[in-house]
Amino acid sequence: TKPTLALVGATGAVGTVMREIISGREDVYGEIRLVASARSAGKVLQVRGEDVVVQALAPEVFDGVDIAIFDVPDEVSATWVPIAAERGATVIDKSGTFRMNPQVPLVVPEVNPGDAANRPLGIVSTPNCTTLSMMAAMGALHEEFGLKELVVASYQAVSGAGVAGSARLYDEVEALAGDRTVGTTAGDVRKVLQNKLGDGDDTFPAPVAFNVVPWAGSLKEDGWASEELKLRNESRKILGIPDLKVSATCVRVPVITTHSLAVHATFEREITVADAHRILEAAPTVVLVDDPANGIYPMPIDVVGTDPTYVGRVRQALDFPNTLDLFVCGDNLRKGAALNAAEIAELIVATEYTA
Ligand code: 2RA
Repeated sequence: TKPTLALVGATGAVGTVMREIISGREDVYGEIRLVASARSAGKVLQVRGEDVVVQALAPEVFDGVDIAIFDVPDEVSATWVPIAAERGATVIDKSGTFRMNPQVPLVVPEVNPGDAANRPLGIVSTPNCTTLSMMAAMGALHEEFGLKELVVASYQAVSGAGVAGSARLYDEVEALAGDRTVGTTAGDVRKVLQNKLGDGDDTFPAPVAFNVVPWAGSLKEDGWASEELKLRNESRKILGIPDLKVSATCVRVPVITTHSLAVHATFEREITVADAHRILEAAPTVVLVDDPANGIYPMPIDVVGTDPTYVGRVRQALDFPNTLDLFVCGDNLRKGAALNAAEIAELIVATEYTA
């Protein structure tokens, strides 16, 4: 019989994309249960063309579930993932709660698929969307040339902060539209938004429209943002390079969906642009878009809604040996979240369940 799947966090930004992805696949699962907070219980949502009533998160919803995919806040995962695992479900968790736990594999199917089988707690973690946006590409380059150092600047979309993040940017753009003087004086954007939208909103630490905000996540030691540390720790774990040197600056930009990263990557061995092109072209889930003479490079407006990791602007660093500079884009709700979780689930089903 086909495995039973539970989607926990079915109503969120990622949950919505997850239902879409699962609906477009071959029938991998038997029953699919949709689970969310008590507030959303009773809602009717579509999956695989059928109406499914959302159930409230409770221990019993996991009875008989083979695979549970969680996309909920860290503290909700901390409480409920162990309950689901205890009831026998293999859990694929998108939160940050278990990612660095040595007993929990952190999996990107293109890079370290074998790790998914070794899960003593019954939990597999899926990385943060910022890390995921570059992993398929960096994993492929690392395999042949040995990665040593990564310096990364991110350009993160507002939907990384969920439905509320997208809503905030749409509201801000609407409030600012039509005034062709706004954005010309320090503080004028803040003033217009305060007047029109009030000042109760704390989705982002500053306006994102007409702006870039050099901050994503929460404050950690020595001024680092949580997103920057995740990028460092998770890249090391996924690539299996515990001493990989990583330095990141994470920035929020006025893009609805698709994270971009400027990556400065140093390798053990000499690597040319032609080498990188060959490897990236051969990588099944990477698309090379690198023809700047014709204005062809990866951009969120072209990438959003698609599955691959897009790479372009590949250059040999002029002053750094064995180093490439490149630009990467990936849909943060698809490969960055829902798609990677769905792929981990499918990997487990393919290797451990027989129809
Ligand atoms: C963000 N990476 O973009 C986060 C979401 N987990 O806000």
